[in-house]
Amino acid sequence: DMTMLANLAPIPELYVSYDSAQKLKVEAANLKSHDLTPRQICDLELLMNGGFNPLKGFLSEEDYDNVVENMRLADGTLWPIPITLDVSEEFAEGLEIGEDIALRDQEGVILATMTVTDRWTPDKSREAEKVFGADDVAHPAVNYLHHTAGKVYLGGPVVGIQQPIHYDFRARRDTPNELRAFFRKLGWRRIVAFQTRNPLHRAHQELTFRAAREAQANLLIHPVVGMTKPGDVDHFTRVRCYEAVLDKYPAATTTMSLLNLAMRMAGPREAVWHGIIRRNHGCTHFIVGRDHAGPGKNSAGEDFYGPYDAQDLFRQYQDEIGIEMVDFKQMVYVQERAQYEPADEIADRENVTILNISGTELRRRLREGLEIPEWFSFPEVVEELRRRFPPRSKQGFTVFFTGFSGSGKSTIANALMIKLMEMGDRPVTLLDGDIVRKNLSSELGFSKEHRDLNIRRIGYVASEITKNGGIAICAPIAPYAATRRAVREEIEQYGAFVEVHVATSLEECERRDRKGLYKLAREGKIKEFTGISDPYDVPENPELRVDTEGVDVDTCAHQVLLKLESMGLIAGS
Ligand code: PPS
Repeated sequence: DMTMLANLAPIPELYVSYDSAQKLKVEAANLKSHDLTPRQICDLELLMNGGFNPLKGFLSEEDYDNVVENMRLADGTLWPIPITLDVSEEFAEGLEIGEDIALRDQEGVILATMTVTDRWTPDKSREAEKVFGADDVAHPAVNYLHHTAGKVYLGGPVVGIQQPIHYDFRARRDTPNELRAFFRKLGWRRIVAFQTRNPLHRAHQELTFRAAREAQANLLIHPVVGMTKPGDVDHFTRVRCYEAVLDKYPAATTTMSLLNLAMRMAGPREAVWHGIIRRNHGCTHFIVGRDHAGPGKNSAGEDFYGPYDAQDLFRQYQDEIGIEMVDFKQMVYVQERAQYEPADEIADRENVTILNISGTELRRRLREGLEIPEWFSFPEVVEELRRRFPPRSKQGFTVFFTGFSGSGKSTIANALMIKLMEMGDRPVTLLDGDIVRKNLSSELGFSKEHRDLNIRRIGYVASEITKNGGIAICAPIAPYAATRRAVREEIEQYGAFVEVHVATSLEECERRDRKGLYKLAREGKIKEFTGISDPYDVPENPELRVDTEGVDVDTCAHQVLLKLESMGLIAGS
């Protein structure tokens, strides 16, 4: 259909003029303010710049009910996703209907004002069922709805004062009207948009090439850099990957722009939403592939939506959306023909080899430092991903010794540090109990509260070291299992946590009494002494348990090294 041409006239924004904004900003300082969440900042940006046109603010209760039930605003306009301002009960209670509030970013900058016309307590389970298909917290947006979003929704029109501030990739961000102006300037009248939240590999490039050819259109690569599915590759890494891939496209027909959208992973409804957003950005065509905006598996281990449900729903509404769908089946690599083909169009299927690498398999190969073939991705992309996800033997990690006073933790930790420094491949920091109590926790004693504070400080420092690729060796008593678990969770976001229980018995520690403290504890001269007058939770599942009785320090440290090697944390010699 060659009649589909973009109308590139500017679309309405919610911003007031620069002069009015300066004035409004001063006045807004006297209003009650709501500190926007990261997701609300994304939503507000697209409300204000026309990305969510025709919305004029956060949904009223009537609009919300209609969107949830019928995918439409109260006036009948197609709108699939509730854009709501969720707040706490306390904040909502203090407001009058008709009152203006200031909407601030997380640093306190006033971005907009909103007149509160509506306030209600939504039925979140109904929202989950209708919008996301199931009230199941395995769905990231349902989980957000129940566990992150406030209890009360506010609705009302928004007056935009300024755009949210971005410090990264500024030259790559465009409002809908900036993109429209760019297309006008270049004389582009047919534009196909490609939405993505993943790094681009060869299959995506082939898909976008084909889409542009089929639609006889220019190509806009329009990746989401707002919020995507938890666990996705961070947008910094992805944008560097996109920039590398952009060189492989003809510059005269392809451009890239970053979209600060907070995705909901709502599959079919989300695809319709994405279409509306791209129409607002001046595009005429939109690519919908397999499992568009899919949230993964539900709590029964099944897919929330069928792989082509999004295409079906989009097809049903595409005239109303005002953008044409370019649908694709999954692209797979046909080895004999050395090219990508849609999975449903493979000729001579019985006699060819079909290759594919899943996201899970890709992550495994990165983790283990295994080959990623050229047919799958571009060397520049693989290099970026390898830099971001080095194999375990190049990642940071933490070795966390725990045990009684005098069990030998410090001595073994020291020996381990020296051995790791001899190897020299990563920087090492020793956070020994006494060192920490001198430098980080000098004001703390040995109550449960103080011990927990002490361990959490150690955990925080170790997590920073781990995040930045170093080795942290900790050697406190750390008597409480719950606190050790919390530290483990904090560190495991960034690298391995290796718990080593130095299992020297209390009798042996007391017999050695290297600092003379056990004697004083027995005499009651030291209170709350671990093992004597204070508890110690024996670790149930440490990565390693070492017994120091009858074993020398060097051997103990060597056992730890062997453990690290077997976990892939240090390269075998
Ligand atoms: S904790 O519980 O993890 O915060 O303890 P930690 O920071 O490792 O500090 C333990 C060292 O402090 C000395 N000390 C005591 N230990 C236990 N209980 C009491 N009441 C106490 N008072 C002083 C003791 O020498 C510990 O040193 P290590 O190196 O473990 O022998």
